[in-house]
Amino acid sequence: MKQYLSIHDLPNIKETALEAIELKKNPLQFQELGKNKTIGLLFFNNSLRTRLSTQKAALNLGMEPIVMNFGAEGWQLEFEDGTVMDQGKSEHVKEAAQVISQYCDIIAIRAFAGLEDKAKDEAEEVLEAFKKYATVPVLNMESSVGHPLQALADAITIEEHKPAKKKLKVVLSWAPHPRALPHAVGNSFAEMALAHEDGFEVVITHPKGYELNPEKTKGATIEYDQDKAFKDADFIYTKNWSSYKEYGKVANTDTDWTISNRQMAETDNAKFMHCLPVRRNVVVADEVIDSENSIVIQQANNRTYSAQIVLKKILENL
Ligand code: AN0
Ligand code: CP
Repeated sequence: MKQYLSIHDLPNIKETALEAIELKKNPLQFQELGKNKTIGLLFFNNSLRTRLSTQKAALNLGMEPIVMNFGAEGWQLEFEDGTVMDQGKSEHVKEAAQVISQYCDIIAIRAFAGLEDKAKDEAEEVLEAFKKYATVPVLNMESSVGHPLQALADAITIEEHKPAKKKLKVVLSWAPHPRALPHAVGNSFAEMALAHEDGFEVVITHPKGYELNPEKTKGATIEYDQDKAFKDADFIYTKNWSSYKEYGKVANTDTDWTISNRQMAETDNAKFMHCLPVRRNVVVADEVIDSENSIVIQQANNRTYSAQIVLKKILENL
């Protein structure tokens, strides 16, 4: 693999998830592959899981991770071409990306949507600039529109916890949140579930006006009645996102949408999933996240194996 910018960079989602499950049994078996190789993790936003699990994955493969928090420690980068740089930005991404490429064999980037300018977010300014100017493979650790390492971890988790059934029903449910959050996790989960080789029944439920980018949800059933959407589901994947239509707005904080035993009772004993971090009793009630059906901790553990299988595929191609 040359890069991992979206879930569609994977040759096959199910096969990759199965390979990751194999790797998990003996995570140190490919230590030679990453020996004397460096991965640079560049963070323009906060993180717990991505930061630690991607480092852990690199260490498992024998690589040396180096981490930089651009928000707090780096020079402010300019991304536009031809600008007169007489304002706050100290360095152009053109130099930065080429320089970092000399120190690192792979560059991983986290750069969230700003949620103010839809066109700018959809152009993936940061990720695309690094892709353009870096001379080494680039890995997406959550960009404006996608979080493919999370989506692969989700596919691994579903593979491990699925009931024996012909066709799984997977529900992506919006839930309230006081702050405006990006669409990346919802987008990538929908893309993964819709492209999965097993052919899931994919239902997305949210209040009217919270439709995700229709290009990401083509093939899914949109159901505005949350209780109805949950009927006979095998997996409930919860996430808040701000409005896509009224870009970045928080128009609804209706706690009826908070996941509780009320909606879970409609399911076929569904597992509860969330990428974390999650606000308890806003997004999900304690009774659900603390229940036996909650697999959020196992899901977070799979972030390591998601990153490790992707890094392994990139290292094999260096
Ligand atoms: C981020 C988001 O919603 O995209 C990261 C999730 C992995 N969440 C928050 O900012 C709370
Ligand atoms: N799920 C996830 O990406 O978590 P972090 O934001 O803590 O990395």
